[in-house]
Amino acid sequence: MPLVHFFETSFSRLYHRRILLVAVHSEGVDGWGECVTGENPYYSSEWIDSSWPTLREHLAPAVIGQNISSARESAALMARVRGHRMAKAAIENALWDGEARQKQLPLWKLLGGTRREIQCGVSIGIQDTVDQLLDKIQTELAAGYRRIKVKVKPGWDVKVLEKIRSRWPDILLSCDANSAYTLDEVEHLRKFDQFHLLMIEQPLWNDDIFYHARLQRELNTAICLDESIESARDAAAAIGSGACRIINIKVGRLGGFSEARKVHDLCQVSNIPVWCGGMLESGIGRAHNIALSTLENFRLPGDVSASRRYWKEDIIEPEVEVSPQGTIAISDSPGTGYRIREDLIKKLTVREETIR
Ligand code: OSB
Ligand code: MG
Repeated sequence: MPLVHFFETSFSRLYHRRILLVAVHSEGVDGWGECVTGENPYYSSEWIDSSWPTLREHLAPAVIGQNISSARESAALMARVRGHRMAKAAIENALWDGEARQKQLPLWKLLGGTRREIQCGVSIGIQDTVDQLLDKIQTELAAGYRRIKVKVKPGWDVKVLEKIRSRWPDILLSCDANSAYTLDEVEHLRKFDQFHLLMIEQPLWNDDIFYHARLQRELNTAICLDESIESARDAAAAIGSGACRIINIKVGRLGGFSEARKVHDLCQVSNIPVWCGGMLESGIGRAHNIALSTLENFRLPGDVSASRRYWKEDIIEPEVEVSPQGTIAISDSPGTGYRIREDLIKKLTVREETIR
């Protein structure tokens, strides 16, 4: 699916997405999930072409033919496979989706959510010029979004933040480095403090918690961890060591709704706010992010924004829409509340495999 506008992070510029969907069939009910792995192993070591064979050879065989009474139980069936969390999440979340449909319950209720609307922010990639970035921010603020997050990297950071802040002194603003800095740059990172950011997301190494704890002691700005948190144990280590004050929950990165809920609950009792991250999902993953964001401790606006920011035509109906107040209304319909456009998915499909 071509992106409406390219998306650039500190590691790559992306013009289109290859989307891997998983459908599970169980006693006449279908459930859908999205595997959020990227086109390259840059954000994480998993990528779309490692997910496909892992799903076929290991994860699908672990769940097919098994009797479980709820989707929750599926994580244990796949636990023997190390890592590959996004691939696992595609199956587990498809099972949750199916369970919600089978029980005729809204997915958000099945997950334990309470919110009837969620708050939305946007993640804006690196642009060719600062003026282009300012234009984009202007557009998103006018659309009602409640928090602007910009991608940063060395050479596209302090000067850019300065321009944004001088034009909008009071907006909720954060930045995401996707691991573009090292601890040697602490003096440079300290300059970010002057911009009163809501947070700085993942400044250091993806697989590090220890040095983030050291950095957090040096900064006034709250660190939010994304890449570094792959499990509830990671979250416990990060909170216990003071490596962050906020955590970004991505259900794919954590291996599915069960682990995402564990991180949510742990953060809640530890007084660490969470928000829902995004992986440039199609409507299927997006609908799941919306359901997850209804849990109580999702206290900050997430990277869950309208379909039209990414796609000319999304594969769900209705498309995800954001109100002029920057919120998404939560539906009471069973399942996700969004119908899957299987006809359109068939047209877009370039490769398909059935595993029995
Ligand atoms: O770090 O949050 C990130 C997209 C791809 C990979 C990593 C990240 C992102 C985003 C986009 O920031 C969030 C979205 O709009 O889906
Ligand atoms: Mg991030």
